[in-house]
Amino acid sequence: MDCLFCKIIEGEIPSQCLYEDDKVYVFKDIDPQAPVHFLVIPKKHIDSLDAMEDEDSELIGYVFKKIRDLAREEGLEDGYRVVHNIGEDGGQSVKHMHFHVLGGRSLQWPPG
Ligand code: DGP
Repeated sequence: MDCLFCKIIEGEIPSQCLYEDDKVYVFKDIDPQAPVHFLVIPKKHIDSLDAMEDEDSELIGYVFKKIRDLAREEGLEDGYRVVHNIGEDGGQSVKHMHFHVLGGRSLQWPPG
């Protein structure tokens, strides 16, 4: 499968890794939109939440637990935003499930 984020997980494409275990990979976004902007991805290739199977529920719960842990470690105690873009209208450019974690400044709402 020709997937950019699978290649990042495999180390074929370099990234600034913040955390890794057997289930998730966490790395800095190449085009940060906030002082803190990292991506949390499951190592299992799933296109997006729209493509998840029932059996992925536990894995995705684990991903969210890691988002909480990493946000604390990155000093986002004043708050942060988790974004998951899905499909063309959702603005998804990489078809491997990823959760943006953004913080370190006051974020505006609504997004564009
Ligand atoms: P989205 O538009 O939601 O699919 O977000 C994809 C994000 O992935 C976008 O914010 C930029 C980031 N990105 C794309 N290519 C690379 C890369 O090669 N390395 C890193 N670290 N991030 C990337």
